[in-house]
Amino acid sequence: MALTPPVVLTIAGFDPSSGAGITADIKTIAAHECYGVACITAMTVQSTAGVRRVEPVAPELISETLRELIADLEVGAVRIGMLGSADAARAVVAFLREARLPHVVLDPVLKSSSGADLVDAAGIRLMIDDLIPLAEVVTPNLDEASALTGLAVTDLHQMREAVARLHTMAAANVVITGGHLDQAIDLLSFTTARGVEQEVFKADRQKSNSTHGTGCAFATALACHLAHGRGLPEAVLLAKAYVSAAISNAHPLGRGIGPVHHLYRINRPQRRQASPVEPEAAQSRK
Ligand code: PXL
Repeated sequence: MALTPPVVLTIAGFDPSSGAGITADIKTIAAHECYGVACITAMTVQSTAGVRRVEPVAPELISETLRELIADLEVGAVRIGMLGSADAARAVVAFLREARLPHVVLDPVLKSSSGADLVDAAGIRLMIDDLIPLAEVVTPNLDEASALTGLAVTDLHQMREAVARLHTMAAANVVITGGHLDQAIDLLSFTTARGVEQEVFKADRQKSNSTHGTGCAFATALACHLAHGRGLPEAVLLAKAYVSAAISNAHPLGRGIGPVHHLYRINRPQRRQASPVEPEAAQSRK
């Protein structure tokens, strides 16, 4: 029988168009052969055309959901995405302090690509003061890195300054995703026994209208690779490759910014394996 898959927990908002948020994350987690469980922090009314409304979920519901899940399942990694409110952020901080789960990936979601606020100012403060120190890795994009550090972050040099600042803010490991730059550059800065090391990942920028949910897909794929036991540099490389392929295999959906294709691997022809119960059939293909 196949091995039991690692359980990956996503704590994020609900995007009914499934490009971002919880339902997108469950697809990403399935694509990485993990088992996805979820805690919704906020409802949104949105489509590919943009976010119309954000409604926070009651913090007690968040706390109870998280406690129920970890009382039952061994969680191998966590992705934290949209929090929606300071109350939700507080509930997640209290939970993480109590549960001490492995491989916590903090995707510090602040705004949607259409510019809507996905967390309030007090929630951002809690993210900085309490969530960053609890995370194994923080994955801001350029705008989020700028908002968290107060620095301009528009090129590789400024990305290096921002990661240095984030380390002083108690971030153990940071990936700044620079997909909006002319050349898509991600900067990983990680703490080793030898001190802080950095790795730059470069790729050609893809021209695509199907980029809704790239941040969620990256952070969640990263959590899955960590849950599978991969080291951080390899996990970043693989998560970046997954997002690139999910963009290039996307279908044009909706009137606005379309979703990436989280499950693009499903359409790939499966490699057929010789079956132990059908030896003749396996023979006859030779
Ligand atoms: O991409 C950030 C994001 C995360 N989570 C939810 C969202 C969005 C952007 O719209 O709706 C639920």
